[in-house]
Amino acid sequence: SAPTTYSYLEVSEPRPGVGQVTLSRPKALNALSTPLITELNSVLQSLSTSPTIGAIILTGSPKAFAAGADIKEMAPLTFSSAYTNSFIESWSDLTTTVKKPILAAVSGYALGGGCELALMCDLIYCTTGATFGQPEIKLGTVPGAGGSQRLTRAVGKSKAMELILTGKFFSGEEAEKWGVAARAFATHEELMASVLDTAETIASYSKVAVMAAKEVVNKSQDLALRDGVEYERRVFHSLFGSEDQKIGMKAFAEKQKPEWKHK
Ligand code: CO8
Repeated sequence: SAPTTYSYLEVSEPRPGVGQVTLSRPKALNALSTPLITELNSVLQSLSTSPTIGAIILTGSPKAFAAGADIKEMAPLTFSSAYTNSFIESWSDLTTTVKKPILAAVSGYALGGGCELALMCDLIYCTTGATFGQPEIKLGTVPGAGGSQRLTRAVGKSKAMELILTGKFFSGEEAEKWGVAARAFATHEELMASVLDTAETIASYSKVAVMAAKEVVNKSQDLALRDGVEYERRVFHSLFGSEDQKIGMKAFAEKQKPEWKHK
């Protein structure tokens, strides 16, 4: 199909099976406007259904992952218009419609909606100098795209309260220490090299297993432990019905490299 061009995104396939989406609205530090989110949802949908893509990287520039929802767009909104038009609801489509792993690579600012967008991804890698925060309190409002829920699950209630009630920023180094980010790197270049390696590794596995793994881990955020363990066991049992489970275990027994049917 003809390549699609975007106004606020760059899209590439930097490694086999890896789709990279780079937020590119440099004049506004990648502030997340409705047109940007519409493009993001559209490209994530097409990467998610692409037969050749196994993992997705979402990143920004060295200066900003995203400095928040677009404050200038939000300033004039009324309760009635926000409520009746379900403002922001589509921003979390990526958590419900994208079944392949999304890795956030965060350098620079990840504030407000930018921090929430990173938290919606399946894992975060960042630079130690990245700047995270939920500063909505300073604008007279509260996080609106899941920040109060996902940050609290990541760092615990007391620290989340402190961050959300003060609006204080935290560094990439702290994000790693507190478990918000899986890893932090000294430079943007090291960050990108590492996130590409991880995404390529994920994309080299069976898609069936990868998508099931994402699904069961994410269930841990929604379900009580007993229900989650039961859910996991059901999915595990169901994978005995997949070709790739047979291929993977046979290859192990024969000391061969598995050739996945659904890669
Ligand atoms: N919205 C709109 N424009 C922005 C935003 C934003 N969030 N952030 C930066 N910009 C614009 C600035 O207005 C400026 O534009 P201009 O040149 O036309 O004046 C340009 O980007 C560059 O910014 P600065 O000159 O301010 O750059 P500095 O390096 O001096 O400062 C900061 C960088 C500290 C990041 C600063 O820009 C800042 O504080 N930005 C706002 C951060 C913030 O409060 N974010 C939270 C927004 S509220 C929110 O996200 C609610 C979430 C609701 C749900 C979202 C769903 C995903």
